[in-house]
Amino acid sequence: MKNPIPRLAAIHDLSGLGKVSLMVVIPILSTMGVQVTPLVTAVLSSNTEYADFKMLDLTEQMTMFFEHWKNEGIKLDAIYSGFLGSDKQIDIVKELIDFYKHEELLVVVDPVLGDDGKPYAPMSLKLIEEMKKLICKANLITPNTTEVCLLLDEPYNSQPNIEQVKEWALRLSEQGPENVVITGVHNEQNPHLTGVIAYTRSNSKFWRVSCTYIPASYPGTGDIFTSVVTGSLLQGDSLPIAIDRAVQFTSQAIRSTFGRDRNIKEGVLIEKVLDGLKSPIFGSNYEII
Ligand code: PXL
Repeated sequence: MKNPIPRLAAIHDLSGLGKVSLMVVIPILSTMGVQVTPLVTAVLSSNTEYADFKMLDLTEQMTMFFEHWKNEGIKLDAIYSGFLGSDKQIDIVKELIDFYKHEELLVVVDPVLGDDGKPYAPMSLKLIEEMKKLICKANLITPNTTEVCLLLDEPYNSQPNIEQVKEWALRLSEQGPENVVITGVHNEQNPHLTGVIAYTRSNSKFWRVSCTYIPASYPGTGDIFTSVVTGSLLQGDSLPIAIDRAVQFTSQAIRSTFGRDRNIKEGVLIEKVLDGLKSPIFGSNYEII
């Protein structure tokens, strides 16, 4: 029998302080009418931006939990992975995808590897190599420009031109994902804008959604963005509408936080804007490029 509400397995960590991963994935997707079934990769006292964070790794337990799901015979409509701590965890995600694979399964991989041209501290070369394999199994990936360069073995370029970004999206899509969404792309014509560029292979179209650049880099905004894209696709929206909603929501969340005297590490105040996800998009401004 079909799930009465789409069911999504969310493979992310649970971090106490600083809103990232499951602390944004669950509220966003629940608000958008998706039931989240978490497969927790690790429990942390805070996100890794805080010095001296404490962490309990759950790699061993993940296999046991997945075995339990198999025995319960649950059906999944989507699988969504984010920040993964080791190549072993990537193997478990690949197994989960293979086990639950069906025609309509939506597989979203946010290949969290780095930012600002550098891999995050815990990312080993082996993990980057394994991530290259995991993205082949996804329908949708959402790398930032640093992650694109790591996945394609390209030198990092903080200001790639639009033709370069389109070529990257095409090359990534050739490896498997039907939809590639590249985030944090600067705008050549207007330095006050930033945005995302997306490619859908089925109709060979490129899309761009722009928003005002705000000079603050909050942890968790990538998780917020990909969660909204995923929820929107599960509601039946097209990719350009899904990325438009996600850019608007993430931008609203950043704006509601930016004006306050708050520690950046804490992430954004999504509770202030969450209700906005209950209504359909107001004005849409995606472009075909
Ligand atoms: O994807 C963001 C993220 C997820 N999980 C942990 C993090 C961060 C970003 O800082 O530290 C543990």
